[in-house]
Amino acid sequence: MAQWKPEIKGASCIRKLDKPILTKADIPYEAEFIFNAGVAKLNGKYVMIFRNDYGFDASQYPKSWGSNRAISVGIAVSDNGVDNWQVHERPLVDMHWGLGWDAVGVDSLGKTFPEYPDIQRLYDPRIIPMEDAIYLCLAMDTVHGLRGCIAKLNDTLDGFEIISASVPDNRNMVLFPEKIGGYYVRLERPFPVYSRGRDRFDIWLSKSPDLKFWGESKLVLGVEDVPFANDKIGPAAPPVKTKYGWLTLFHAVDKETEGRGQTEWDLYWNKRYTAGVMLLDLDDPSKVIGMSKEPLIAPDMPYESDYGFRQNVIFPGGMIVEDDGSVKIYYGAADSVECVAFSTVEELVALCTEPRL
Ligand code: BMA
Repeated sequence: MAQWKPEIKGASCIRKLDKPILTKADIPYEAEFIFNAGVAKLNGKYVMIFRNDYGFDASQYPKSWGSNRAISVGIAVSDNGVDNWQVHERPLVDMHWGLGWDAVGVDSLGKTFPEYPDIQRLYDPRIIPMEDAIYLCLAMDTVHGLRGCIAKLNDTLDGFEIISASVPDNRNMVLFPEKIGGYYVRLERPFPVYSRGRDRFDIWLSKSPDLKFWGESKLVLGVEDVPFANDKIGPAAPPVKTKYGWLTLFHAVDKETEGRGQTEWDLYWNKRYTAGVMLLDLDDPSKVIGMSKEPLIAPDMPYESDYGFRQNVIFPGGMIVEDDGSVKIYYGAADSVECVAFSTVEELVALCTEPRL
């Protein structure tokens, strides 16, 4: 159980539900931790693609990452984006690995990855509808490093094909939902380990003519620009276009030397994940035109800060703006459950006061 209580608060314009919207109890197949989902509105319905970590080895203590042997990526649909999620009977992908983090040649549903023979896990999906297609960005762990991949969802919503994957180490990719200046654009989070020591990671942007070849990479926001992060930052939900700029969430991590979350799952966890908000220039989204100096969403509900696999984790993967300007923000909590919070475009934009540092 957590001894530590967060001393930072989220913004008052964030209205949380008093319970998660999707947990393992909703899943018709083996499931343990349901979190870090992407959500998009497609044909009037809300489609959620979520991560399911399961297959933990009960003989290992503390359990932690590495003691689970399976991840699936599942899909659920709801009429209102809040409740009554209908979870499809089969996940989109289901990957099992053995001891020692072996490569997974084929998933349990028969899908093979011939281009990626050293693949181990796919997780943390984001959904980007664009030009009559539905794209996914996923983190891809391989034997040779962590990659970010872009995939196209099947029309039948029961699988996807990988289009491209970055070189390691890079993940938390999100595509902008339209071409900008003639190029596809993505935010991403490489892991440079030599320049400033471990875990000083920033948000970058790259462009592509075809979603395969990526270049013109540029730093967007450094971890040192975020007052509530002392460790790393990364893209969260795919950016949403507003008349003020690209409304963009990111996650921000601060760390203590003493353990903070210490659960039976992970004795050494000492990080806190909050969500931040910024506005990027509509024509040149590598330019931050406004940012909130305070966290937007901080972990304060019991299922965000007191329980779960890793306590004090808020990890947004989806943001939907409704026609009336109201906003739904979807986030994984404590690496264990999926939640939603509500706000409005006007309220979120009003927080983005700090000019580019
Ligand atoms: C990050 C990713 C996320 C996870 C977070 C907190 O590095 O692995 O999937 O939610 O850590 O554990």
